Amino acid sequence: REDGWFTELSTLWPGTGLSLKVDEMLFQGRSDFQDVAVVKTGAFGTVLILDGAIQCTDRDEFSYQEMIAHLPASALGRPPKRALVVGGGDGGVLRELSRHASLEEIHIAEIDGMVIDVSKKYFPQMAVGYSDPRVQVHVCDGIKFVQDSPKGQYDIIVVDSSDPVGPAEVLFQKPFFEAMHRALAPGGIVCTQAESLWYHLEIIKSLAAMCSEVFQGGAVQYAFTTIPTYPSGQIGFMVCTKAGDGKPLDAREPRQPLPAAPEGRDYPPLRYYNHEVHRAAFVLPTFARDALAGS
Ligand code: AAT
Repeated sequence: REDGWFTELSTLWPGTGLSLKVDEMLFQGRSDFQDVAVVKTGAFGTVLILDGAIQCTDRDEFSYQEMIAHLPASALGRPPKRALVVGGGDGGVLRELSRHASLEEIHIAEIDGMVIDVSKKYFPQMAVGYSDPRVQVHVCDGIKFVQDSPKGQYDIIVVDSSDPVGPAEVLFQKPFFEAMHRALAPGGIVCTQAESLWYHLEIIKSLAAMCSEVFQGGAVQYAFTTIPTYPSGQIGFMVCTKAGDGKPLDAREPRQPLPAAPEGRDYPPLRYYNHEVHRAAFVLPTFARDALAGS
């Protein structure tokens, strides 16, 4: 905007939009998939914007990245060995997953190489995740990567995707969830970016219903975090557990010890996730609990 402010506008949150005062435009480009921008703000530090939607900011990224990674990794009934991240090009989810010492392989399928390059340059504290030797980077469409993965491959899949308009639309649809179900080991867990209770209750309801069809015999649960720079200040996750031996795993219960920083790495401490927050994240306000009941 001419007055030096950025306003986040989208058909997904009509008639409203978070505004940030921009001190400096650091990067602006067009990739094969989307508009990519990086701006410096006084209020939230450096901000990554894709197609006009805020993806992450220096100041509050940890509340989302820690939760989307540690909810599935900690709820798993065994120490996780193989993980996949779909999207997540900034590297923040890689940083969080790499705190889990039991992980032997961490794959990432991000569609847009420009997001990876820009993050390595402007968001070093997130892109630090790429320096872990267990990480293997695949620049490709996430749905294609998951469909081509061998069956039963992953203990956890984290879908750190942008909103369901543009390249991420397929990541909210049934064929993608069927492919993830197939690629998961028994007892494995998928955790996806699942939007705001305040703005997207209908999307969340139909997502939950679709996931319950795909994850039959497993469990589908919605959890959320608070984050000032995502629409409405709240964003959730659909946590889907694949049936294993015995009864479905209740993702509300953390089962793995709190992850630490990997040896020899300059990682920030955990700033949002702890086991009490894990349990509390699944406790929904009445309007949301009632809307999601039975789906
Ligand atoms: N870590 C928080 C930031 C994100 S980024 C979402 C990423 O998903 C982007 O880098 C985008 O390029 C990538 N992406 C989009 N579609 C696909 C696809 N089909 N396959 C693989 N990667 C994809 C999440 C922001 C949430 C915003 C909430 N309003």
